[in-house]
Amino acid sequence: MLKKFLNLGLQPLANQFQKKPTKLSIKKKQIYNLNIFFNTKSKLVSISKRIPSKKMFNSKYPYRSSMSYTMRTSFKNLSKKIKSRFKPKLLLEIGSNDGALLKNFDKKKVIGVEPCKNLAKITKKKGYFTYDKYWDFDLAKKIKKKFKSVDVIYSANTLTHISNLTNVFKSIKFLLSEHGIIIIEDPSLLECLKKNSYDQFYNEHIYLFSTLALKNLLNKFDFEIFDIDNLSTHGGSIRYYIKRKANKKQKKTSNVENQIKKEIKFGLHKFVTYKKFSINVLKSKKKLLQILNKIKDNKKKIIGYGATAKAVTILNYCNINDDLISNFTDTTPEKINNYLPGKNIKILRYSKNILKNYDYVFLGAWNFKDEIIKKEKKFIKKGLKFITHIPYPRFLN
Ligand code: JHZ
Repeated sequence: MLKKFLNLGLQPLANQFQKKPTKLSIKKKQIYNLNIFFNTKSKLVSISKRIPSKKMFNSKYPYRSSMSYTMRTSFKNLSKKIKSRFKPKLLLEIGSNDGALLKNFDKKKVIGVEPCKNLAKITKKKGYFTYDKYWDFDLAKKIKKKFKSVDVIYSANTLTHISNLTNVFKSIKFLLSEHGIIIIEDPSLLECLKKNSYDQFYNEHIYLFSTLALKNLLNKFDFEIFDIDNLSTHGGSIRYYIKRKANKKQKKTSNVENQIKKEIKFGLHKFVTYKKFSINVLKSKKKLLQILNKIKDNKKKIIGYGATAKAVTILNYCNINDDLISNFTDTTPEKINNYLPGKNIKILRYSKNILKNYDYVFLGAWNFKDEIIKKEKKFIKKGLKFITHIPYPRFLN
């Protein structure tokens, strides 16, 4: 049974940055009500409204994985691990974005799948074979015809973006070699609830996985999780190592049961836990608005750092406009000089001295806190203050 636990109000598509501040309309399907549900049987957490993939992931998709040092390093380290632990002859990445992971591999040993044509183009330009298509059974058949089978299928921050998970895993099962491995990594639901990071919910994140829910889902395809890495990326993610149940070559580690124990101890299997979370979300909104309004009353200026999809949820849920946060800054070419969806806040090109014009920074990219703080040390020394809402709204220095 699906039970609703959170309503984040009217929200736009999180990655549709606007050329001009635009009043978005429900009628034109530019904004929609964002409700979050818990499935009491499967334990899966999902959003109510499913936006067609083509509307979200098209040739203008602005998010690029290689824009941060943290993610470039994470992919580099992972590639070393995959090569030494699994020695794949052929690896397929679903949602290869701009090739941030693939570029660490031999060009002949990897295939990318990326439906956002602008991103696939970047990867192809680097010489990596990439299908600019959505991951589905037709594509799996096409790949099987050409490459026979694949021994590692990797996907980061992508499978939770696809509504039809049955089709996703059916297609993976069809293409994966007998002893093949699936590695997927996504934000952890446990970390989201612990950190009160409600901004992980937006239109692209159709699901947020817990190990409990993923285990139930994989069961249907005779897959099982045999190992887990807890990662600090994207505010706390889990990397799942998955195999066919019949594959006895890989031993199950204790990490899997330990994670499940942690999730049960926290109460991820019970609806009441999600209701408590929704109360904390409301408290977080009130406190953040209090902080921002006080700064406004003192006639000081705030800039948002990182025009993230997550920030779009916060701005629209808390109704924050440019009277509270004057601008955002970001390094992504596709976002610069645009406005955050649903709001009149302009995104300025990042430059080394941009922060000198502001008194406070709101961390839109709070998941890169350490990287950003390190980079902006000199401004902190001069008195610039950082604000985050994780795990509750507060000043960092
Ligand atoms: P970041 C996106 O979410 C969307 P977002 C997507 N749905 C998803 O799941 C995750 O990614 C993985 C900028 N930045 O990674 C770059 C700077 O300007 O938190 C990015 O625009 N300077 C696919 O958007 C943004 O911040 C910096 O120094 O929430 C970070 O976006 C750094 C470190 C980042 O993902």
